[in-house]
Amino acid sequence: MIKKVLVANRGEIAVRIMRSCREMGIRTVAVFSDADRTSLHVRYADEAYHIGPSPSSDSYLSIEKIIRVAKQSGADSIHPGYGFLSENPEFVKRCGRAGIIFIGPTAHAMSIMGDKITARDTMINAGIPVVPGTKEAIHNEKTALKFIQETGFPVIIKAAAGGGGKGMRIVTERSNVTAKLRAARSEALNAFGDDSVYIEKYLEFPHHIEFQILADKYGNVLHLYERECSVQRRHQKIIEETPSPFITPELRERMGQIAVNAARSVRYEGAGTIEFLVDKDRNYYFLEMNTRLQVEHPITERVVGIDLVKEQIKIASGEKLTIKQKNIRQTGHAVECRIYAEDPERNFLPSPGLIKHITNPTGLGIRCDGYVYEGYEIPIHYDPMISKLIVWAENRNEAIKRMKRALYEYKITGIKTSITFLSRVMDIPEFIEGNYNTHILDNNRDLLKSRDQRCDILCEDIAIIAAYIDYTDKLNKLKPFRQDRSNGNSHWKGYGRKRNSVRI
Ligand code: MV4
Repeated sequence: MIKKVLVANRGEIAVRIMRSCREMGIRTVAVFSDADRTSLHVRYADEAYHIGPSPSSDSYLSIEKIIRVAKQSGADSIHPGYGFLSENPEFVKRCGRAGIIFIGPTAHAMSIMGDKITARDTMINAGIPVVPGTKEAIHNEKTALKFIQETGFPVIIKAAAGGGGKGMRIVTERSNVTAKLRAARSEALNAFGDDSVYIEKYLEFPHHIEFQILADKYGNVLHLYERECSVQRRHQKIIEETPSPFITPELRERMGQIAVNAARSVRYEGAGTIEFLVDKDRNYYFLEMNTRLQVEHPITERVVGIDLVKEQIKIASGEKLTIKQKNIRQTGHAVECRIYAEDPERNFLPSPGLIKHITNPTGLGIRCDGYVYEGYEIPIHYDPMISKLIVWAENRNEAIKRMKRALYEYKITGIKTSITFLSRVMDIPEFIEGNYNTHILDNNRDLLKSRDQRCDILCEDIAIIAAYIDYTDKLNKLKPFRQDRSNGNSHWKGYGRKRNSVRI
């Protein structure tokens, strides 16, 4: 039985995990860096321990420090959240050796999925469709050209250690093969310390669709349906929804079963995600598996009514899954918008700084998972995502309208955020129609520009000026009349033209 969880993370996800712990009567331990002394996860936890300087390499990525705090605090388990150490098999092993339960999959499953070439190979052997590609790492240009000759252009070069776009290069013609191969290799080496790359056929108009999985230690594997994650910017998802408007009921069942088989083939334990690319003809291909809780997990929670963090903890404690696949149903529609401290007007440059004012949206169907508060200073050292706005409604149309309402209510001053940009995405006709793929943001660049933002700013400014006039006016009314020593009249009288003096 798990009684005390150390959360090896920060920000919204650390708070999110602790919320489920609190409901389960489990004690929580926070760890924090210099920059996070005043962070909300530190305040929320039952105990908090300083683990070093602000850079994550010296704090949230330090296996030694985190295990030391776990032992010192008497935590019996560690939840890694997402990012940081969440997909590091070495960390899983070290927890095991220290007698601490890692809330997540085994190091074995994590290692297989961490190497994209091994993952693809494992899936092929399990009968899961993967994107046509090379079975092994490309060692020379010859093997690359041989594959290209069979498939034709375009192709995409990917890093074996990759994921998330680093070390990826699209190649459309013969003359570019050498240079792109070299570029992908050097970028991969730089980012992952491993220059292995492989090649896939490039799918031109894909949907990015992922299936949520839950698996216990006894071979029971469930899928909790899909999330449509095609609204991305530079490999960063910004909006996710479920159910996917692109997926038919038959395809949903088929892909769900495939996702279960994929998890089974690595004897997966815990919560995980199977990512697929789905082309315009609805052919689907395994892309990769994420062996962690994902940022966008709340839309699934809302639509299927299951708390994924609680399930993770129960699975890690050795409990059997009690939920049956036939009882899992999608009810209504959920959409998530990720709110970033970034300036859409300055090419999404991070905008750290002091939160002067924040009003979170509330009301029917709204969930807001964040961690910033008034007076909080967003550190420069970490991811600029400050909150996730999740809405639910009976159907997709209502959910989009509710999201627009919630974005309207969302007010943050002191820093720049992506809130107005997200509102504009909600107005893209393809989005409203539910007819979009991963190119939606590129295809609507003009619509997303600040064309009408000038008006937004003006309207907002006028409202602020009006409020300020009203405010100073009221304050003046409260002030006792100040005697002007020179003539006994209000100082207003001293100005050039004749005016009525104001006496209160
Ligand atoms: C692809 C692809 C098309 N064909 N693979 C993989 C990681 C994810 N972040 C993007 N990935 C893609 N893999 C094949 N075989 C398209 C994407 C992709 C993408 C690629 C380049 C530029 C923007 C993109 C946005 C979404 C998906």
